[in-house]
Amino acid sequence: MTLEALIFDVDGTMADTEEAHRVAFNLAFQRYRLGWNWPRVEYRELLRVTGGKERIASFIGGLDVSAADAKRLRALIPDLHAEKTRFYSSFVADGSVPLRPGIARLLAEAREAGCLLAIASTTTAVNIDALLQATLGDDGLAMFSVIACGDQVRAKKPAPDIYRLALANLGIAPENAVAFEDSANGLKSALAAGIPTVITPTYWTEGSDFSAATLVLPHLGDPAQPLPGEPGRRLADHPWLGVAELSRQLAARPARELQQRISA
Ligand code: XBP
Ligand code: MG
Repeated sequence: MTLEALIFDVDGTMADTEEAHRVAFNLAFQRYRLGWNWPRVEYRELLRVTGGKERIASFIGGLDVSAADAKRLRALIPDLHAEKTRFYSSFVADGSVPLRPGIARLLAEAREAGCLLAIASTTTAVNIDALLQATLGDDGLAMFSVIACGDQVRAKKPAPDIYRLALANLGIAPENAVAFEDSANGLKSALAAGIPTVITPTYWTEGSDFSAATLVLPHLGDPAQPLPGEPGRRLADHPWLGVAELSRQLAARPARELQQRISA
């Protein structure tokens, strides 16, 4: 195994974005006078469905309304989601959603080590552009060789399609890549594409079964935000995950073991 590419999920992994998404959904619902509101606890459940449009459709499916009203509400989804995206991308563009600990550091280390960088996300390109610009500046987008996202694939996570698209555009084999994810849907998607995965959960995704991940950490850590209890528990070198240690951890759990876990 030669580590050739690091593929990052966005929401929950690169940045803890779901509160901003939740507020944006609720503002769009108000704008359309729908009388809907997604509180945190309900939104955490709704996040089992990936994709904002699919999430709204799933919510409508659970409403006690006539078939005609459900059809009318479903017809609103594209415009409603576009409004939500306008709210969300404006929150992110003003820098209110920072990168999680260790993301900027690992991106720089990986580039230094000659690895390719990619994104595989369910959210829209507009949202990704806004986040990368606000957090990584003008060359934020350019540092990624591939950005696979949103409606570029029909089947969203946990389907493997978005990771397969990223691998195809990178031109590398899954066993020479590593995925960074925060959720069970994301882990299933990356593993189904044959990619070993590091998981850094958030409030929105913690408590899921991450046993098939190569490594589970609270976050990636930084000198300024060292991981508690590290090195020594899961990491050998530093209280943060660096490229050298990542390569060693990946080499220690070859893809065949991963395949066994997937087929189990
Ligand atoms: C997480 C998602 C997205 C966001 C909302 O994506 O499932 O749907 O919750 O963004 P990721 P949209 O794969 O990056 O974790 O409304 O743009 O879908
Ligand atoms: Mg995610």
